[in-house]
Amino acid sequence: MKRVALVLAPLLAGSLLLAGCSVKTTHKGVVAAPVAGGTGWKPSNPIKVKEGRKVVIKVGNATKVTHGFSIDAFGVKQTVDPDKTISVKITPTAKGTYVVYCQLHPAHKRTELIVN
Ligand SMILES: [Cu+2]
Repeated sequence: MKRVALVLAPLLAGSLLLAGCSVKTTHKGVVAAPVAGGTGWKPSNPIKVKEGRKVVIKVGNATKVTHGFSIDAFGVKQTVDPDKTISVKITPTAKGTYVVYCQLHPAHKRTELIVN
């Protein structure tokens, strides 16, 4: 029994170290879709992420035209074609509330990215 513990101890220590080193990534998703009064993001509630943590936002498009996906503070300005999904990667380094909008259609309903 004692021998087993001696063998397992270094293994456990190693896996704890690995867990401590891994960078956590937050996964979020939004889709450009018809909403009341036109086109906007679904879900419409703000995208909430943690400061300093990697974020991957999957941006879909359930409409018939290309839409934009912009977050000025993080240099994000992309487009997503109908029925496609793009991945937007950011690591927000400042707390705050940032506007998420379609740069192709300024009238489209905006959403927000909240970093805390
Ligand atoms: Cu649009």
